[in-house]
Amino acid sequence: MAHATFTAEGQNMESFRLLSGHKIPAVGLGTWRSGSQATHAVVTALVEGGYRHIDTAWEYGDQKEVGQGIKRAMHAGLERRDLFVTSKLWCTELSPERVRPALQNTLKELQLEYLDLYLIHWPFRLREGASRPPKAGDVLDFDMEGVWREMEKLAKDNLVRNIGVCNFTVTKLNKLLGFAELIPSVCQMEMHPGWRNDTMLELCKKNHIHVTAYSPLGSQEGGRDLIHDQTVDRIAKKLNKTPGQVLVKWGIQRGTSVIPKSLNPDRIKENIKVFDWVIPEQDFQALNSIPDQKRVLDGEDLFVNKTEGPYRTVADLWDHED
Ligand code: NDP
Ligand code: 1BO
Repeated sequence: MAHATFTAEGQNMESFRLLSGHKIPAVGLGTWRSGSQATHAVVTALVEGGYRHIDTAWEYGDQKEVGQGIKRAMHAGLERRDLFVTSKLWCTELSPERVRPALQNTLKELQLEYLDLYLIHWPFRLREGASRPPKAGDVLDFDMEGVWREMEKLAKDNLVRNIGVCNFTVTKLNKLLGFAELIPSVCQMEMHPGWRNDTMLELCKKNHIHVTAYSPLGSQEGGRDLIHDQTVDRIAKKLNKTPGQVLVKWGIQRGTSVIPKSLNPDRIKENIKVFDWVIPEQDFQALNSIPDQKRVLDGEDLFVNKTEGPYRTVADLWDHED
């Protein structure tokens, strides 16, 4: 269930309660491929847009810029305790002894004392310097239990408020739940009307794990152009909203938090104006019926080597569940 609060900008901001008791704001700013412009985007989002939730990752190479943006927003009067900052453990660090140093490096880059959420970015371990696509020997065994135990210690030591995973399957999440002492608070997955991934959403709901929908607009270059989808466009026109707002709202109405990325100040501010209206049931169902369900981020380039295992096809990565 979403809870409503008001930010200083008068923006009605909904949030979801996590298993840990903390609240995750329903809309966050994505920062993948934001590069040197991340600082400006973060300041715009936090200071002008009323955002309180920022999503980054070591792999994005922009944590320093994101950290500078957060710092500037705090100089402008925001309190750290009002912000929800997420980062992610990259695949080269997926061995128990590398987890804590990776988090410490992330905190240093972000100039923060703690994260609100630390996620395993992908459930595949990569050799440092791995090629894209990977060469033989680039994809290594992943000690899921050992890594999760270290993530749990970070939470116990209050270096992170919540821990979670991204890009998991039913098989992998059930495996994790079999040994976890601390259940993941959040599972971050690709989700938009072109890839609903109902199975994972249902499994997470059943286990009280909150889902954050990434690539909610269909992702960036090479992604799926949902902004110009005729169903999305028709509903946007009918509701007098933009296609971006309809896509963000669809995710929130499914009970997920949503992290649209934008570098454009107008679109950053537009994407969070989604709290004083609803998508009527009939239109919501029309968005739930968009055909050609397909992932954009299938992980092929990162983890599949067609001739040398362990993952020779995209289906292997997703445990043949799609
Ligand atoms: P999104 O689905 O958020 O789409 C971003 C694209 O849409 C950009 O090209 C942006 O361009 C454009 N855009 C933004 N707002 C609007 C709007 N209102 N109207 C029209 N176009 C718009 O893509 P991402 O793949 O970046 O996903 C969002 C975030 O999710 C990432 O940035 C990252 O933080 C996270 N993520 C996590 C992953 C994981 O493995 N855990 C994987 C992928 C993403 P412009 O900047 O010009 O506005
Ligand atoms: C390779 C990273 C994908 C975006 O999270």
